[in-house]
Amino acid sequence: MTEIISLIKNKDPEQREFHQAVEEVVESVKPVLERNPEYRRQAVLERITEPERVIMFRVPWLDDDAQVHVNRGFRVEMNSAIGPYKGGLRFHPSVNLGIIKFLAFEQVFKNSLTTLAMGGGKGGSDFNPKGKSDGEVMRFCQSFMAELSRHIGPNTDVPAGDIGVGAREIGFLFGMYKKLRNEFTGVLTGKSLDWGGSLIRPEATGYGTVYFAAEMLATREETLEGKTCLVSGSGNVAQYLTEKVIDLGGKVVTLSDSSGYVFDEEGIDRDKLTYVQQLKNIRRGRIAEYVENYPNAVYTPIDPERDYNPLWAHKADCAFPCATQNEINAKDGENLVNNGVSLISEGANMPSVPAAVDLFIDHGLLYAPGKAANAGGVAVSGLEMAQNSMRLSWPREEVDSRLKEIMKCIHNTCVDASESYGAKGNYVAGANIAGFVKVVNAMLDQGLV
Ligand code: NDP
Ligand code: 2IT
Repeated sequence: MTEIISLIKNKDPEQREFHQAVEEVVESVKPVLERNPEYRRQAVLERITEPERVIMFRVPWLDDDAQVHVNRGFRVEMNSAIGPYKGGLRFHPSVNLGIIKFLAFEQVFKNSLTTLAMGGGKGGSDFNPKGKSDGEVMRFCQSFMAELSRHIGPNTDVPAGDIGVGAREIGFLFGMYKKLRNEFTGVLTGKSLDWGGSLIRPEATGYGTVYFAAEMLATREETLEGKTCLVSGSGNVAQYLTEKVIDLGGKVVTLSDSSGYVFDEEGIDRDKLTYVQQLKNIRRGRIAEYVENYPNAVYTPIDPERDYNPLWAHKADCAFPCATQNEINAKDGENLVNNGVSLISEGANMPSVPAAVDLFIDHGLLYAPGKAANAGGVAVSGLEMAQNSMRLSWPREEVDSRLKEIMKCIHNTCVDASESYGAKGNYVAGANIAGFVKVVNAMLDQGLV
């Protein structure tokens, strides 16, 4: 099985994040392949690690001074064995093919766990929306969609948001798709409520990550009530995750962005969260401003000289990384373990480096990998697609209760899969095995495609 790792490394030596994501899955599914020699004969690992299709394209756009800029656009259509490609778009200067491939690969297993019929894909661009005017963002989105529209469709590939892509960008992208194709269809999820969006979609990733945490705590007859929580990020996922933690009686003491983090020992309550939402979603400001309004809180800027993130070194019960991949390094992992954190539920995709993951598992923490814990976002995207097909919309309570049910089901699926392969309590093994088996069986049913 080490051959597959050498193979993908030799093919694409620079795609580090993709190698990391594949290595984790391959390690987890070793016992599955040993039990099912047919999987080896059918070269399932070789097939599942090769995208069905990769689209890379030029995105030219004009800034407000009529200067021409050129960015690179991506869509990786990874696997369609169980449904149309589904997954978000990320606009961030760090985006490259390796990052989009890792995200698309993770998405395949995540979507498989949701119980809904969705294959896996991911896309995006190295465009940096920070500091751009609405007009610049709109022109970029229009140019991006001018090409992407040729490759997507409500039964083919259905993108959504991710880092740097929220309601504003989805609106601009949808408008251009509709203009080019002359059809009003559920080709994107995360749409606004008035034109085909689903209630609870904005909240779903954050809420779902907390519902998953509550399920894990329930196995130890605990709840979130009174628990101190560390949260990173301050975007879509972090905001609604904070709201749900508050709802369930927990206390969130940190939020961050790529410049630094705030520590508010008194806890971020509803009013403070509303302030953060205004700051981040409307004024598009920096989290540093939080302490101007709440002077008892402390802001610590990122120090590139430091080899750990002090956010993860506070005493707490639970940690919810909601920013980006590999934001928890080995030292951060040690700090979390040493400071009493007993639960980690990942809102972000692959936020913990492998050494940190090993540490969490070895110390018996309740540790939920992103592909299980944050699957609520794409699950409600699946519910948005269902509502769009029926041309109706479900009430808030209905979507929320379906989300809760799906998160419970993912939790139990992970527990069962880990137990049946002798890895009880290991949610990484459980998520990878359960996600993998369903997709691979579908691929085999459909012949050599
Ligand atoms: P947003 O763009 O709304 O927010 C991203 C947040 O993370 C911002 O606070 C941002 O800070 C911070 N961040 C981004 N990149 C970095 C970086 N390189 N270093 C430090 N901080 C960083 O994105 P989302 O909240 O939607 O996404 C957050 C995470 O959740 C991502 O990993 C995403 O893949 C994952 N996710 C999102 C889902 C969704 O439905 N939106 C679903 C499932 C997972 P700054 O503003 O300074 O860039
Ligand atoms: O990582 C993810 O699951 C997302 N960014 C959401 C994908 C989606 O299609 O809703």
